[in-house]
Amino acid sequence: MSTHTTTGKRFFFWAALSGLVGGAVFLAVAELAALIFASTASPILAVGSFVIDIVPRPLKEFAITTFGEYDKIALLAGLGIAVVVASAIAGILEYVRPPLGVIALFVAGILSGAAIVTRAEATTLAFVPPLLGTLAAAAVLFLLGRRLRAWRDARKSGEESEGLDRRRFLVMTGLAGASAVIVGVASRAVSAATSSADAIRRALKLPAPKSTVPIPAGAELDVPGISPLFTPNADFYRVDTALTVPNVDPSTWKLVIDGMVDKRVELSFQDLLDMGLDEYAITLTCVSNEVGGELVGNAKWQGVRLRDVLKMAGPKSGADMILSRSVDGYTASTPLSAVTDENIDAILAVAMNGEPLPPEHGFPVRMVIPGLYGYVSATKWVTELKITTFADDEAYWTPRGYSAEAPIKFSSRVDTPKSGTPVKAGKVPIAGVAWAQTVGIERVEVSIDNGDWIPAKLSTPINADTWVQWVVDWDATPGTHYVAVRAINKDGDMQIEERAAIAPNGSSGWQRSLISVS
Ligand SMILES: Nc1nc2c(c(=O)[nH]1)N[C@H]1C(S)=C(S)[C@@H](COP(=O)(O)O)O[C@H]1N2
Ligand SMILES: [Mo]
Repeated sequence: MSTHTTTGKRFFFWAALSGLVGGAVFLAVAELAALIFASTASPILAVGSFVIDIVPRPLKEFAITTFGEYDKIALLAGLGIAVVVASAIAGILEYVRPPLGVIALFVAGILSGAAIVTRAEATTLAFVPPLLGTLAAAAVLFLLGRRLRAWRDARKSGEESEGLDRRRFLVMTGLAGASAVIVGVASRAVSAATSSADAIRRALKLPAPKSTVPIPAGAELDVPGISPLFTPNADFYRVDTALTVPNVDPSTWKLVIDGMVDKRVELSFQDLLDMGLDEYAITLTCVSNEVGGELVGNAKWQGVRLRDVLKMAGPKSGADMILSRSVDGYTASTPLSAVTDENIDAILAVAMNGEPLPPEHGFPVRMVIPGLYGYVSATKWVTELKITTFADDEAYWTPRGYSAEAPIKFSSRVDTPKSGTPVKAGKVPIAGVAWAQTVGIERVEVSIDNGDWIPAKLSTPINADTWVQWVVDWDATPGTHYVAVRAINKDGDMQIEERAAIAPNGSSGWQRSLISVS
C-alpha cells in the first residue's frame, strides 16, 4: 500500500516536470521565432509590459518604493515564478485529466499572444512567435503526458515493459528539456547581442554645440556627501514603463509633428543636428519623488528648442496640448504654452552631460522641459508630437490616477548627514540641494531641534532651471537631533509644509529627519 502512494506521488512529480518542460519549450520556440519573424515579440517581455500597463496605481507605487531601480527585475522574477507554477499545474492536469493540460496551455498561449499583438511596437507578424510556441509546447505536453500514463499503467499492472516505458518518458523529457534550454538561452543571447542601438550610439559623433552653459564661480560647493552639481549619467535616476530599453536606430528615426497644425512635418535625426545644437542645464524631477527622495537629477542637455521645431508645423489656434509619443507607445500631455513660452527653454535633447543620450535615458531623442514633472514633459525615445487639446486627448498616466497637467512643486532635500547614519559630535555640515525650476531658489532654511530657522549658504545658481546646493555649518552635540529644511523661491513663496502623497500631482512637505550624534 505504502509503495503505491509513494509511486503515485512520484508520478505527480514527473507530471509537474513534464509541464515545466512544456513551458520551457513554449518560451524557447517563441523566443527563436521572435528572433526570426518579429524582433519585439518575446512573449515573456510582452506579458511583462502588459502587466506594467494594467497593474493598479497603488501596486505600482509599492513596486517602485520597495524595489526602486530593481522594480523591473522584481517583475520578471515574479513572472518567472508564475510561469513555473502554471507550467507545473498544466503538466499535472495533462497527466490526471488529458487533455486539460493542453487546453490550459492553449489558453495561456492565446493570452500571451494578445499581450504581444496589442503592444504599440508590435509588428504584423507579432502573432507568429506565441503561436509557434503554443503549438510546439502543446505537442510536447501531449506526448509526454501519454508516455507518462503509459509508464504508470505498465507499473500498475506490473508489466515487464515498465522499464522500457520509463526510459522512453525520461529520455523524451530530458531531450525536450535540454533542447528548450539551449535554444531559449541562445536565442535570447543573440537577441541581446544584435540590439544594435548600443553599437551605433558608441560610434555616433555629435556636432559640437553652438553654445555651452556658462558655469559661474561658486556654482559647486565642496561638502562631503552633497549631491554633485551635475548628476553623472550612470547615477541619474531612471523611471519609465519600458521593460526592455527601446532599440532605436537614429538613421531610421523620425519625428512627426501632426494633429492641429498648418503643415505636417517630418524631421530626421540629421535634420535636428542641422538646426545646430545648444546646451541647456535643466533639473529633471519625477512626480513619484517622495519628500527627500532620489528621483531628481541635474544634467547638461544638448538639443534644439521645441518651439523652433513647432514653428515649422504651425500649431492651429484652439490647440492647447502636445501629446508626445514614444516608440514604445508611451504618451505624455504637455501644455502647449509651456513650449511656446519665450522664457522657457523646452527642448528636444540628443545629448546628456556631453555624450549622446544613454539608451535608457531616451536615445536618440527625448524631450526635456523645465518646470514640469517628467511624466508630462520628458518623453524618451520620442517619435511624434501631436498638437491637440486636453479635451480631445489623454496621456498614458491620466487614466491611471495622475493629473493631466503637473507643474513641479519646488522642494529641498538633505543629502548629508543621512537619517539613520550616526555622526560624530563636532563640526558637521548639514547640506543638500533645492530646486524650483523656471523660478529659482531664493533661500533655504534649516531648523535644528525646533529652533529658529537658519538661512543656509547657497551655491551660485547656474540658472533658474537647475537645482542649487546649500549648506549650514552645525556644531553637533551628542544626542538625537531633529532637523527640518524648507526652501523659499524667487517669487517669495514658501515650500508647501503640508504633506501630500505623490499621486495625483506630486509630493509636498518639509523634509524632517532625526540625526543621532555620538
Ligand atoms: N518613453 C517614455 N518616456 C518617459 C517615461 C516613460 O515611461 N516612457 N517616463 C517619464 C517619467 S515618469 C520621468 S520622471 C522621466 C524620467 O527620465 P529619466 O529616466 O531619464 O530620468 O522620463 C519620462 N519619460
Ligand atoms: Mo516620473
